[in-house]
Amino acid sequence: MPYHEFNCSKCIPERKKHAVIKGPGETLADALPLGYLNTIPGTISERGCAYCGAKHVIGTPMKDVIHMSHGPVGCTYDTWQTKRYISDNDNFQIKYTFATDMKEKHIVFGAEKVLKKNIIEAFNAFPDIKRMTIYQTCASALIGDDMNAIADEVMEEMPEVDIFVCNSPGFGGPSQSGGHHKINIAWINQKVGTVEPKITSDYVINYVGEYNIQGDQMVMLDYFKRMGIQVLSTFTGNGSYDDLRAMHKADLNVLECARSAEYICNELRVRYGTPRLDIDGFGFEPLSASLRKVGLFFGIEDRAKQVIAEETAKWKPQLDWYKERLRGKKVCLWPGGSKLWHWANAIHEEMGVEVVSVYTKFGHQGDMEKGISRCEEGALAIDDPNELEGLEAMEMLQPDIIFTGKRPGEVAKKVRVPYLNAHAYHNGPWKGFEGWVRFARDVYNGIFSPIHQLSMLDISKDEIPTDRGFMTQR
Ligand code: CFM
Repeated sequence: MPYHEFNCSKCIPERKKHAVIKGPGETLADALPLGYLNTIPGTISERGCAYCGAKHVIGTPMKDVIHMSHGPVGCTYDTWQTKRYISDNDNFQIKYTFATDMKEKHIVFGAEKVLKKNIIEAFNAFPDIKRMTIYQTCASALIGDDMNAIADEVMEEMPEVDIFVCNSPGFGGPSQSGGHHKINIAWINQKVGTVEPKITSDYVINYVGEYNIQGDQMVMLDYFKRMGIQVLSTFTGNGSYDDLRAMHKADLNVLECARSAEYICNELRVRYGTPRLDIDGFGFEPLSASLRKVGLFFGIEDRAKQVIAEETAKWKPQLDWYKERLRGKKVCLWPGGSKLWHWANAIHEEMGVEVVSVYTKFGHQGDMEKGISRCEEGALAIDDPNELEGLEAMEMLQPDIIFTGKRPGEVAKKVRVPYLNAHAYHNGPWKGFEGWVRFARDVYNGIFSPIHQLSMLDISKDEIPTDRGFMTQR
């Protein structure tokens, strides 16, 4: 049986089918954990909610927009300090955060009036910004405020503004993934097709499922531009609201994070006949293959080859320097969603590290399928892990470094495992050829930095341990 049972989760028998170890000669059919199910009562999940998936992952990277949460002020928590989807308009979208600040009286008497007042106040406070997205939260969904009606009212009174309504309350799915789906569909239903763009090239794409973490989008845009491609819109990192209204006019949707944004690509294919091409901006080989595929689609493969040759010549020697030093280091890839399969074999092959575990907090079974198929034998794959399982896995696998989020990352530090931020990166961007070198440098610094060696000291014993401390050394 390939399922892996954690000692700490023996009291939650349903957890057993959520982890597997990839055994020798096993097919994916033997070794696929359950996924995208409701969190099991009793396990402390680290997932986000469907509001978070809609607003904080996909909505807010749109740059020229007032992003207003219709709910309690705490719902706006994720902003400058946790999100790093920068933009070239001085980061307006993460510098300012807006909420209607619902209180008990609004729950009792309704909050439509306060929503309208807030919308107008926000537009007046930022007269240069004429676009707004309003997000439903659990509170406003439960009391049934008609946000669409309020948005229509304001747009009638202020014809120069445009408002997008996202009805994705926190309970709208088992995790943030439910919110990804809702906002994808809401955007195509409400906004795509309402602006006609200026076409400046014979090769026009939408760049989809790209969130410009620490500048990823800007690095990739440079390659597309050098190939003579017009990037009509980016869904949504550093993306402009009105550009995204014109998504219907692209020749091709180039899709990066399929987990969060395949829905809109699939709809664009059904409604407008635009083909979808899945690509990968991480890793020299996957990225080169991706640029070649895009080139091939338009019959400009030679231009792709030129970009690849230039970039590889410039950056490959540096990557190889790190590979030599990182060979055999053990890595846990523990992001939220799709990065486990974007990275698994790419870091193994191009940085020489061993991926001993992958996990996903909200990925679907298809993400696990891709992730596990790209892992080596013996890798431990976990769906929707809880904190104790993470600790047990680290004790069992003794990784040299883990990629994860801030919360599990702090837990890892306590057991003296260095961590890198899989979500917001350390010294990104990590996409593109230069980004991949930065990625390798972060891994190298994470493992070899003297400060981490110091953290291995067990001051309670006043001695220097000969190997990594872990829990037994405390
Ligand atoms: Fe896609 Fe993302 Fe991810 Fe995701 Fe995320 Fe993210 Fe992530 Mo954090 S859209 S699935 S919901 S690649 S915010 S930019 S890093 S968990 S693996």
